[in-house]
Amino acid sequence: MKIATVDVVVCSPDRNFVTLRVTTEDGLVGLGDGTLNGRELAVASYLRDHVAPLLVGRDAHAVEDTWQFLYRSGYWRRGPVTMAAIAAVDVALWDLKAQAAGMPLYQLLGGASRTGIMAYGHASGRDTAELFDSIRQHLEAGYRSIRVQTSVPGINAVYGVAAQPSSEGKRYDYEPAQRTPLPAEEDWDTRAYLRHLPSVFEAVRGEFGPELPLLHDGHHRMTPIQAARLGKDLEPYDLFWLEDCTPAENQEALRLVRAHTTTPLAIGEVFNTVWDYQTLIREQLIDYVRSAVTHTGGITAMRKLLDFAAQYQIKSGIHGPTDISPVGMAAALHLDLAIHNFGIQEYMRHGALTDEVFRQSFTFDDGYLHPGNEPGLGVTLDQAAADRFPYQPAYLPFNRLKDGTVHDW
Ligand code: CS2
Ligand code: MG
Repeated sequence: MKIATVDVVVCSPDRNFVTLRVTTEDGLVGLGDGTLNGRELAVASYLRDHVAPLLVGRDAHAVEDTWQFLYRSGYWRRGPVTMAAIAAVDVALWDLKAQAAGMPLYQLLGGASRTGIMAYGHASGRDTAELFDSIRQHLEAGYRSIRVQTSVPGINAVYGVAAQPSSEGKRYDYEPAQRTPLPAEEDWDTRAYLRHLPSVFEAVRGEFGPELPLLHDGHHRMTPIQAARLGKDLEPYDLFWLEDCTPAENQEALRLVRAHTTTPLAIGEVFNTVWDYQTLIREQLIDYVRSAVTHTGGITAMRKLLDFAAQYQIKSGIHGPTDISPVGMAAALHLDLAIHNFGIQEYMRHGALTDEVFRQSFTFDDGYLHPGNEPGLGVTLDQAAADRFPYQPAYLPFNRLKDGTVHDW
């Protein structure tokens, strides 16, 4: 199964996506996602200028060998651009292999370990009333687990809150917050946030009862001691997880957080290799691995990372915001279905324009996702539709503290 052509499609239906298309001499087409939010063209160039010429003529079946070749032969290792590019190739080759086998990809990964994939959605609101409405809308739309974000009194930016009043059917559209050529500046105050958040969860538990799994994302905004305090303060509300409480490239910091709280911790959407987790997993400092298949070297690397995590009873919580394309999402779902240590899958629905470009076979029913049973990933790309939506520069927002200091977003 020789690779005949490799091309990169950059398009912007609702938002920017980078898709790698690998075509074999027999005419099979495999797709991989290399979307890196706000840095899309860097991955596109890495793929077009440096990787595509290496792939033509290679055996598309040689997935592991191609991964090792791309990782080691470039000399420069790791990093989000490199690992997103490798992921795009890896997922496209798995797509081809599964199509050639006439099976959905999850069958090649060991077959289904469950009947459905529990998903969580993003509820948000500027105040409690708006938040409750958003939670109710998500429940009506079928979600059975909910991430909760609200505005914080005293902070102008509506952090983590949908740009348009969130309701299912309308797209949660926080990032990129604005399609502008420069990033929007927001304000931040961690003490105000720490004072406010426990009251939000108290209100939500009071309204929706003890059973509903609730999640929260801290987007790396706390110091270890602040994260320890928040974890402790949220214990009465029984969170499914507290996500990205600190910038965890300092893995040892999590020892301090862990020593103080039993709130489960999820980390890793900005990580890109197993090495970012070495201490976190070995010392059991986290409960969920948040990496995206798209940003962590694809199925090949994610499988190894999650198998490593499994030895320590750490589960998956694969990153699935709208900046992961339907191709990356499908790859996540096949892996979710196959692995034993599945935890939960993030699922933000893509907009209607994205669905015009990417035809998908995955389903969402009564809180559970399923990748479908088409051979391969089950996603195709409509080039004519993609051509209607050219790339648009778009950035994530960034934060400054009251005194003007740049803070983590
Ligand atoms: C968020 C993301 O999904 C999440 O948990 O942290 O939406 C994140 O803001 C974006 O993926 C950034 O690209
Ligand atoms: Mg997150």
